[in-house]
Amino acid sequence: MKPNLNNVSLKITAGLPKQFPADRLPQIAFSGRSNVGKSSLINCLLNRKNLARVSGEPGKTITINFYDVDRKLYLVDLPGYGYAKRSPEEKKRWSALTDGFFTDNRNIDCLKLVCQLIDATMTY
Ligand SMILES: Nc1nc2c(ncn2[C@@H]2O[C@H](COP(=O)(O)OP(=O)(O)OP(=O)(O)O)[C@@H](O)[C@H]2O)c(=O)[nH]1
Ligand SMILES: [Mg+2]
Repeated sequence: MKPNLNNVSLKITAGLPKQFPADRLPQIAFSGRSNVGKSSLINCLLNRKNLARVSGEPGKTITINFYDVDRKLYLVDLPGYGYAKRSPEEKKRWSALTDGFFTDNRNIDCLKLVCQLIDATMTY
């Protein structure tokens, strides 16, 4: 059944794996370099302007944010990686947090899809 997009909320901003939601709704996660547009895409999908915080400065999303979509599923905004202007210590912490999402997550079987965003205009 189609989710009600008027019933969407930020469930939790998790800084540690133990803060990931305990309930077993299916999850769709968004991954990609800092600034690629993960949070913007989540806003677009949920028809909101600023539910997921967007910034022109890379490294805005520093926690794993779970958006509850009408108690039917979670959209999961992962921290970006790459050129974020943050200290090596902070980058290490984000990396450990993202690793934890995949390796220290009792509900990993609820993760149904990971969308890897790529900026096609970027030069590497
Ligand atoms: N031109 C263009 N800009 C976009 C698009 N999507 C997002 N942006 C812009 O790109 C910047 C970064 O967007 P975010 O959604 O914050 O990116 P993010 O991947 O969540 O970044 P982190 O939280 O740092 O990992 C913002 O200035 C957005 O307005 C797009 O499709 N086209
Ligand atoms: Mg973001």
